Amino acid sequence: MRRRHPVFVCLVLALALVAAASEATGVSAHDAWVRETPPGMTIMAGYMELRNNTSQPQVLVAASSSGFETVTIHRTIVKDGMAGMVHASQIELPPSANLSFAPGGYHLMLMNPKRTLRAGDRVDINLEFRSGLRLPVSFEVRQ
Ligand SMILES: [Cu+2]
Repeated sequence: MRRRHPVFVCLVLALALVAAASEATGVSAHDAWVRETPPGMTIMAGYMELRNNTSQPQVLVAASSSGFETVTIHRTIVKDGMAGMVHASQIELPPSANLSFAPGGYHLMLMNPKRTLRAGDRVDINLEFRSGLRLPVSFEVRQ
């Protein structure tokens, strides 16, 4: 009787699990981080890479966290040579596309953290999409 190699079986299982996870979530987040701020600062910014794994556009409409008083979606823009921030009420991710939240562009504006967050800490933020999809994301605090 022939036996399949155990490593092969594990690999197939792992791939099946990965496929199931992305199928279930539809949108995935990678490299999510919050910039550490000096003591006393009550505004923080969150960054990440979003990936739409579905064949439909996905529209990010809100974000929330029990770790902050408010979470809003912002975009940094430069107007007349001055950098400012505007509220982004929604952001569309085309099918199979990536969207970067990065310094100088889209970011999550995190107001009044409920506890002091230091580099190495983690904080959960929930992303909400118009389709009803909810994506919990664990952000790492970094310097
Ligand atoms: Cu902002």
